[in-house]
Amino acid sequence: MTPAASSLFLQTLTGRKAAIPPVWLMRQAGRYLPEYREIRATAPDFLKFCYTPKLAVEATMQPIRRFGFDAAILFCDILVVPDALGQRVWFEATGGPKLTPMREASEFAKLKDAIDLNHLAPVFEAVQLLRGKLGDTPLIGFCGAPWTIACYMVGGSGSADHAAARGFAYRDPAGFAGLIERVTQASIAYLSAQIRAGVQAVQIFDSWAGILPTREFDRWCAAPMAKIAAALQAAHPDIPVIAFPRGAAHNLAQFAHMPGVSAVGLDTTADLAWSAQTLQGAKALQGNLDPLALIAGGAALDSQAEHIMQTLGGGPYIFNLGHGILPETPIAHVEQMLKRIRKPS
Ligand code: 1CP
Repeated sequence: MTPAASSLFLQTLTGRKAAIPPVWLMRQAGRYLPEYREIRATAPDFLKFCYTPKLAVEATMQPIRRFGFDAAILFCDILVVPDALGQRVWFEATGGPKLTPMREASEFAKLKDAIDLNHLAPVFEAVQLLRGKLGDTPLIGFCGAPWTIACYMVGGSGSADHAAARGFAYRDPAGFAGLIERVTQASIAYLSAQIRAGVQAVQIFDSWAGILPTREFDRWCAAPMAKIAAALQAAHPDIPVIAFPRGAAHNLAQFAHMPGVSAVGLDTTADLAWSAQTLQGAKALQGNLDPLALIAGGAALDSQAEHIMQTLGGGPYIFNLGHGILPETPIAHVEQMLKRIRKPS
């Protein structure tokens, strides 16, 4: 059997319901793992870490070795796209990203017209190496959605509300549309190159989809996501796309029939019963354990996991968190969660 045919994760993405759901965790490679903190300490420059295939491969493999998750996610960061478009990107010791902010459309002239894939060659090399190591475990590639990337490109850092990008989009919609289009084309080229190197599914993280009014959501989140999914479907019809528009709430309904999207990632606040009824069937669902319930552990963790499995268990779904795993998460709670999910029913 080919790895694709034998993988529960990839089968679920084609719409098959599994008796025991496949499971992986967003940010599964990272700071909650002592073995990650150890290799991270050897490479203080985070972007350099991402661009060193040996380290990226090791960080990707660590959670697979320790927990046997049903899929691996490439170790990298969404902000390599602005970096490869020529914007200055760096990470401070606190872990937070910084970029030279672009507050006016005139500044976009400083960017490259197209993404520099040569600059990202170490990422594709890591993908190739990983495919040789992972055996039957599929590898997920990813990028940030154009809206989320634009939030960082305009604002220049993390933010609770990304007011700079939202303000820009109202003040100069034509200029902002130019940025979104440039990032959309960059994302298509970047994901296609990851697929050519060997990733077997991709996830598009729209971490800041939840801060926009519906009309703005349609324009800056849903439309670019649809464009990327359609382009990938045309070029790589066998590669499933997982859309993760965090915080989209009722706007998730737009994803029910979006061509090229195989699965929708549900965040912690998503209404599970509504999602099962509205989205599942047409799409596989993924999510949505609260990362804080994983930290709490005990009966709270069991009860939340059970509730998700019961509510989404009628159709194809992939167990995951509703957002990235937090650095303070006890390893024993991840083990408890896996035991609960994989217990024979
Ligand atoms: O010191 C460190 O180790 C840096 C911490 C860290 C890590 C481990 C950052 C900085 N990025 C990553 C890896 C990463 N980022 C992965 C690896 C694969 C995995 O295990 O899942 C992925 C998928 C991401 C994606 C990412 N980066 C997102 C989307 C998902 C999400 O959490 O919403 C976002 C928004 C980023 C930007 C970013 N990079 C790093 C941080 C701390 C942030 C968030 C900044 C902020 O808005 O406050």
